[in-house]
Amino acid sequence: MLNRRNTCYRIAMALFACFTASPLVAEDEKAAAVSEVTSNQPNIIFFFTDDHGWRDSEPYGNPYIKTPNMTRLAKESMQFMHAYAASPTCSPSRSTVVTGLMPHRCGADFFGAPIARDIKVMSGYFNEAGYHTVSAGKGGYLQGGWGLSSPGSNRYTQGIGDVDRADEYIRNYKGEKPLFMYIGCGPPHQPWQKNKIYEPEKIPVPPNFVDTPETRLAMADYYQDVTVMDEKLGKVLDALDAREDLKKNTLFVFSTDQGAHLPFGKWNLYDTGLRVPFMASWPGVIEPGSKTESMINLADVLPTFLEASGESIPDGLDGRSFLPVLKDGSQKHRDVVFGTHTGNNNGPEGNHNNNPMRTIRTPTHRYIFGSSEQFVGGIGCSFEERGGAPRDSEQQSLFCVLGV
Ligand SMILES: [Ca+2]
Repeated sequence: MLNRRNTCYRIAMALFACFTASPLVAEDEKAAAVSEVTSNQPNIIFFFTDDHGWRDSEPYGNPYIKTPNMTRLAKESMQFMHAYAASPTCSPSRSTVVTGLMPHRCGADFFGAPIARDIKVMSGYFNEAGYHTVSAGKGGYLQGGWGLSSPGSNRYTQGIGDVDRADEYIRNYKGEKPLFMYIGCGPPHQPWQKNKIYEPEKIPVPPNFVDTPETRLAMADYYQDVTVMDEKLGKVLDALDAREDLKKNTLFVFSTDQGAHLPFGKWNLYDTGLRVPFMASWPGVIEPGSKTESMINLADVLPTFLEASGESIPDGLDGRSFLPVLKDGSQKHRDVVFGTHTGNNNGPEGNHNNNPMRTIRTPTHRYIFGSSEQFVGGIGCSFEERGGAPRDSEQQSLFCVLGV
């Protein structure tokens, strides 16, 4: 049994061997060449929400939740049905998005760990590409922590703080440079706004949840916060509609950093934790109202933005541009996507974040390798605490070959 256990471990580690090259390092700030602005560089607006499960919106098939602005965006966008975060907690996932590097390669392997200070991030790339870079709301997880700050050439041209001022900024932007705007929307991250519009008894409880009044009350509050997020999205879309001169050359992307803080979601590598909504619009380039089954990892966002803006993609990134998919949704991108959860660098020993896991997702199945005996219990609950018999690591691994 030990040999089989070791074999499972070796297989899991081998799956991630492709990410072990040296991290990409930012050039010296003084030597960084700023490219000339070309007239065909698109504006890029990235609306990035927080803890929003892939099933929890109208365009992704939820029959009860109210997300009219996501539906509105879907009609102008390509909707990705297989988009996956690299990690199911904020900092590792967001760090991967802004670096194009998997969590263990950019320094943010653990929840709460910062990106290594010498690694270039998304804002730095677009500063060098000649963009006016702006961050609103919850910042990308940068070297400076959760806020907007980041050292040297990675610093945004401007930080406007409140996400509810993003629409005003778009309406009034008169700059000559193309606009790169990162809008970090806090909702539907906890604490959720108290439910005002939903009837808990009508909530469609997923089959893998325990259907109790408490579950429904929690989901109603979560749904409320998803609708709050949707209203903030609507304000930004209204502003962009009012600026047709900007919109006609704008790549607009909507996504989130991982699934909801609900069972099997955030902190876990099931689809509920890693699969995310992802929509992209770009007039004249992306077919409105289209869908694609192509698999993408959020590590692919940065190289896609770079290629879309005509910039070269540096060697050594884990992400790969899916620009060809944006132009033709039938194009294949990835055969598999990987995901990791390593733990928490600021929590007590044995708390609910300390369940190191790795996963590989094909178009039809997911395999999860959990190295901790707490793994099978999911969020904050060991298998023994749930009344089951203790399991060894091999059993835990096999236990989790559960499809998706
Ligand atoms: Ca998050």
